[in-house]
Amino acid sequence: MPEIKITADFIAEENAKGLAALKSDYSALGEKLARSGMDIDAITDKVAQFFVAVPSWGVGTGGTRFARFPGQGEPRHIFDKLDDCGVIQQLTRATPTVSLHIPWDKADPNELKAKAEVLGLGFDAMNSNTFSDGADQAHSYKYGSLSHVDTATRRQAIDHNIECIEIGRVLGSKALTVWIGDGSNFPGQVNFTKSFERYLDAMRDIYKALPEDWRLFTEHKMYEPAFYSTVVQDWGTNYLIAQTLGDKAYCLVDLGHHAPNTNIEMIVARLIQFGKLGGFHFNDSKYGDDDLDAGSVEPYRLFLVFNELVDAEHRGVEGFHPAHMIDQSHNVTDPIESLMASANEIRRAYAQALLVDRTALSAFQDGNDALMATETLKRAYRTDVEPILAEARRRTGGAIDPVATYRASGYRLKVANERPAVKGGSGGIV
Ligand SMILES: [Mn+2]
Repeated sequence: MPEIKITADFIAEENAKGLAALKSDYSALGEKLARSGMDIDAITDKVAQFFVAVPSWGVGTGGTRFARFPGQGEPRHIFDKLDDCGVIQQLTRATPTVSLHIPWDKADPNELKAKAEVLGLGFDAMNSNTFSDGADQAHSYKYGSLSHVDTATRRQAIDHNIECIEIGRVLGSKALTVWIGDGSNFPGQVNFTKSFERYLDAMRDIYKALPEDWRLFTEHKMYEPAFYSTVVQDWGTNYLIAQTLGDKAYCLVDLGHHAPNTNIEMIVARLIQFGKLGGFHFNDSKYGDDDLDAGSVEPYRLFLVFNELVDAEHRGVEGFHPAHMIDQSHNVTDPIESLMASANEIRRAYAQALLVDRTALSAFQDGNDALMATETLKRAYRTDVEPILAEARRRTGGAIDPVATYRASGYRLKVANERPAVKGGSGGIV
């Protein structure tokens, strides 16, 4: 398999075109921040050290339950997917790890590891799949998996999760994320209590198989594929799971898995306070689990989530190291471009949150000065931090403008010549 890479020389040539403007913008922003007693280079260093994992499934064109319209040069298998993830990391320097989904990405783990090393990539949390049936599967998940009424079906789902842990061990992963599609479409279809008991029993078996230095993330979702009830429907149930299973169990917050208008940043604060925030699946939404690009619809909400994270960092909360992952579906864009833009938006929210004057905010809160408290947040949010983001990329070998550099490289056309076009489109979210 030939290595198609965007060379460091090419990135440097492209960067040369925007360097003078960046230097000027960075210097102007540096002066502005200095007036508030902030050191721009210290912020840039922090931003350069902030990373988010790319989902392997995100580099393929997504779809809806109605249709999927394939893109050009789509990855054929996990090795192509890793190539695409390598490009995202090369240009953004924000995504050094990939989160795999089993069985979609099943391959010889040693080959996967070798390929990732060539590309300068590592592996983030492993994801199991008990929400669809594989071709050679003995028991169907049509009526559930870890909460299924049938013992053998539950056992099969448990074993699959344990297999994901085993594969992840070889790859150097340190976490397993479990999301199930279990639930019901009709009132009365399942017994809420019994199904949750069965789920907890199954999760105890998975938890027992975790290596000492691993974490278990459970992900809640209020609806879909089940439309009346889901077994792990909200953060309250998720918290009960993490509390029941033990110290290695944490809650994963997928930003799209809540009812519209839910105060997600407050959920994040609560989980931090009680030591159970495991991490995130970043995306955006307008109506439900729309899987839109992070920061594309409600960038202020993303900032408010990061405000809670930076606040915890600032307070030095013990053992605070949430996992950052993207979980999106790209239906109308080149997935590589969407993932690069999303990584940038996530870093933007982090950078803006770093600019919040926390001493002033705390004083306004204590003085019941609601207007100035909220203005303190807005002031940080309104700051255009793009020069910081671009400089963080440039200093670490990435592109000043990742999307423009990617387009200029012709990468998509090059891989399209190697990867045959996928004809037609079937339904499905992946
Ligand atoms: Mn998710």
